[in-house]
Amino acid sequence: MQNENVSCVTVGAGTSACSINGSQEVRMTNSSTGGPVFVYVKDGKIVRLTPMDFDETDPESWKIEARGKVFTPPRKTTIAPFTAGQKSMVYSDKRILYPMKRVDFDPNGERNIQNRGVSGYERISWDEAAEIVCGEVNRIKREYGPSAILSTPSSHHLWGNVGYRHSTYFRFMNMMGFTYADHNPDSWEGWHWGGMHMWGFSWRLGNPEQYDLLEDGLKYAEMIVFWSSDPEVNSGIYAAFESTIRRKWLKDLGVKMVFIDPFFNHTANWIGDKWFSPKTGTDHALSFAIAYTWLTEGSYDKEYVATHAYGFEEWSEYVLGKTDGEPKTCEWAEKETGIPACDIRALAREWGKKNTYLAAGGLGGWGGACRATHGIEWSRGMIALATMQGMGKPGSNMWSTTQGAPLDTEFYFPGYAEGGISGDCDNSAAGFKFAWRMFDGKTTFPSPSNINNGQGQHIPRLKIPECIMGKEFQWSGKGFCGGDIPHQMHQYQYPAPGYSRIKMYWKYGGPHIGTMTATNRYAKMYTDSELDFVVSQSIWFEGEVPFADVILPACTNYERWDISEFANCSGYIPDNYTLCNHRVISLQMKCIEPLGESKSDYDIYAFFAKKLGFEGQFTEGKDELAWVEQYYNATDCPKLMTFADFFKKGYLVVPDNTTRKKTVALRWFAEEREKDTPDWGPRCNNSVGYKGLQTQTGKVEFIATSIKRFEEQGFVDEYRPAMHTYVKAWESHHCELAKKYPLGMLSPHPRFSMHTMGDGKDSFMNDIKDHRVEVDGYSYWIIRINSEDAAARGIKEGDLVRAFNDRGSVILYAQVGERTQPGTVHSYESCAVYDPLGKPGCSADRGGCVNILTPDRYMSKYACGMAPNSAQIEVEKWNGDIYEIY
Ligand SMILES: Nc1nc2c(c(=O)[nH]1)N[C@H]1C(S)=C(S)[C@@H](COP(=O)(O)OP(=O)(O)OC[C@H]3O[C@@H](n4cnc5c(=O)[nH]c(N)nc54)[C@H](O)[C@@H]3O)O[C@H]1N2
Ligand SMILES: Nc1nc2c(c(=O)[nH]1)N[C@H]1C(S)=C(S)[C@@H](COP(=O)(O)OP(=O)(O)OC[C@H]3O[C@@H](n4cnc5c(=O)[nH]c(N)nc54)[C@H](O)[C@@H]3O)O[C@H]1N2
Ligand SMILES: [Mo]
Repeated sequence: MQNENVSCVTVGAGTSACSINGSQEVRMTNSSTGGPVFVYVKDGKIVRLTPMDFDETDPESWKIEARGKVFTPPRKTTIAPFTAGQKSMVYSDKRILYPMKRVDFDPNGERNIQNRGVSGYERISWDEAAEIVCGEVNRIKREYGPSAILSTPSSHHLWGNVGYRHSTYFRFMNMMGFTYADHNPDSWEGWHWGGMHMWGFSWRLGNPEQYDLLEDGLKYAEMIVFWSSDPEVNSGIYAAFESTIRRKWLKDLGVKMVFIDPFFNHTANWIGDKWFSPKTGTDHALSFAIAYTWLTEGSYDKEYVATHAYGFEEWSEYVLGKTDGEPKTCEWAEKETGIPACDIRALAREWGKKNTYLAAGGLGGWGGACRATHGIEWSRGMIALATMQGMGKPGSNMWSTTQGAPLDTEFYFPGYAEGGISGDCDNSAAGFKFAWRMFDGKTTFPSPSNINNGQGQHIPRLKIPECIMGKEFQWSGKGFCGGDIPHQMHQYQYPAPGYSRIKMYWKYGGPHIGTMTATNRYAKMYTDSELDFVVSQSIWFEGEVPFADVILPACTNYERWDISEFANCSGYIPDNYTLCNHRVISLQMKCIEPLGESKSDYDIYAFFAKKLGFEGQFTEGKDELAWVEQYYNATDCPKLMTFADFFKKGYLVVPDNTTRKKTVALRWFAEEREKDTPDWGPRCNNSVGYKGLQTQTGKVEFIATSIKRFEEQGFVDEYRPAMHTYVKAWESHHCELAKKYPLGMLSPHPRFSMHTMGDGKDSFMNDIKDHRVEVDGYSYWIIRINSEDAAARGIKEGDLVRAFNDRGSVILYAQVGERTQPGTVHSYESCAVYDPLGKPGCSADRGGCVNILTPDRYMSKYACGMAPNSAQIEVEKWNGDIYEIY
């Protein structure tokens, strides 16, 4: 849509917006996890959302010249499917419109804890809600101390840097005092626990930098190997379809596209030239066989390896079978992976000859394979292959086509992970830069160190059920920590010495049954008699929300003020706005009034802060819009536009910086120069200074010095040896469990929703036949099964089936076909609907939470990550039973 007929007017209380053809419809701006949007509002209702198209006043876009062509991006933004469907989410019939109380919960009498998840709700007023919640907070603090209050938000959040979980949420929680459930590094797992020990990048949790790789790729790429990578679905993260045009350019240039994925994924479907489908849990056998072929045929970069790798010779002996008697040949890998040896050899040979980019995962890093039982060795295998081909040289790098656009990295606008109004330098990246720009010295940062709270105790999110159910335990490792490489090796215990057990849970959102592991645990924990009180602060009635005693209705970002940049999260993915084709900063306007009696999370917290006695400290007398203005002025934006102009226009496009020096990722490493990219990381804490990687030797460590030292201290870990080794996955076709449960289930991220956000709630996504399918009026989640496996079980397309193992049962809709091979089934994770047919946590779920079937075992003994992409299951036609197990 063009803008000619749009004129800007002022509506309501200072709200700036543009009206269309003089009608009552106004065009406002907002943003989402899948792109910034124009929001058309009429009579106080959202009429539609569209991507943003730029006008002649917006700055020119960048140009790249390569192979005799000029490439420049379209002058508009793209949006993800879940953004296109957001209107249906705002007006969903599952919106929580009023504070609610469980009917049989009485804080001064019978609590009926055993009925959580079963009993219904009654409407209460905000004052009644405050009386109950503040009464419990104060009682629990008095009896046990603040550490008895557990809270955690989720990985994702409706967009906006002020109202975000790193911002408003931590500001409040740090002031109240609580025990935080640390997130495992869910997106990174194998890279965090394995990759980081091989090449550092701790400030990226083990993922590589991606600067200026688009230009390098357009100039030099001959082949791209997408390994556990489906960028048409995952968009790196938050970047909608911004990189689609780049893959089109590359395809048109004749670049060969190879896919390694047990699932015939959507990007492969569009541009794939060749698809390899390994059995689940065996990718690292394939990477070892490729390395074996290169070693025996001499088709790797020997000089590079000699100067850039540590432990390579000893590792080569292992690959060749000289130390363990098992040469990692293509024939050996065929037995492990099911891929014919001749195909593996052909891939290795072509890769050895051509300029090849390894798209390991969808971001340049990540990939479902890193969230599997072989995730640690898969990630290390990817780094090994990239190293053997001289990564950093022109035409050779680890790059997923998603990041690396030539945007202005000198212009400062923080991502959501930089803390917003929390100033929390422990739980966000506020300490990097933003806190110092945001706060003027008159304010005390509300960071944990200067507030009396329970931050000294934190527990792992993956063990919330065990903590709530009162178990004492110890664990090793911390996710989302990247101070240095050994940072992740810390040892912990629950309860932490001197701290309290959990008595109350203040949940923010409710997705865990659809997203964590062996998730019947998350349903069962709510009926534990030790858990005195549960409050859920949520937008929708979904997932685990119906287990709460009190529900507080939050509103969406279309009902409050905020500010943000397209895709920019920052923190552990510095400068990730290079996923996009333009840097777009949006004012997120309050487009409509909060529905019902819902409030923004900020207003909910301000209300409770008042009742708990710290309103002044929490709000500093500001509302959200005042914080947005302060935020704006702490960035580089005022150099381009005053806040008043920004307020009128609603968005800002950062101009192309034509004087910026191009600094290709890892080129400095390949050329043994000092690091010159704008990457954040500690550049020099090894023996070779700015010229080396962060590892102790400054090189890619095929034998990790950090793990070796840990081993010497007594922490010997079968599934994370110091040397990158072929360790058989603990849940795969090899293991005992596979005799009983022969199908390996993949559960990658859903194509049409952003995790649980967008699923269920009678949303637009529910109408997409590849997301859910309706049978007899009920919308079922889908499992994809090979036709041979289906025939052997008497299953036909459209049958309702029971997927099960010892962890539970899930009722699903069967899609039969050839997108997986026999032995592998596929079902997306992150279902938002939990609908147990009998007792919660003990019976089959009809909503589709396949994470019920995933293992809760940690990736390895000392690495407390999740491996949900590995789950051995069985599938049979559903006979209508509820399958209750206790
Ligand atoms: N099987 C399997 N499981 C996986 C993975 C996998 O590959 N396979 N991947 C893992 C990964 S990488 C991730 S990131 C996790 C994601 O797992 P989660 O973080 O558990 O899932 P989300 O859907 O992001 O949860 C967001 C929640 O926050 C709520 N919320 C959003 N915005 C707001 C707001 O403004 N206010 C309030 N009050 N609430 C809000 C939403 O309603 C929702 O309940 O899943 C992991 N689980
Ligand atoms: N539409 C949409 N986009 C998203 C998200 C979403 O929920 N929905 N989530 C965002 C988040 S939080 C993250 S972390 C990123 C994640 O981005 P990625 O980690 O790259 O995405 P995944 O979907 O987990 O996996 C990508 C591909 O890996 C394949 N795969 C899974 N296991 C294996 C394996 O063992 N071996 C091989 N070779 N392939 C495997 C899957 O079939 C899938 O096609 O995506 C982001 N983008
Ligand atoms: Mo993630």
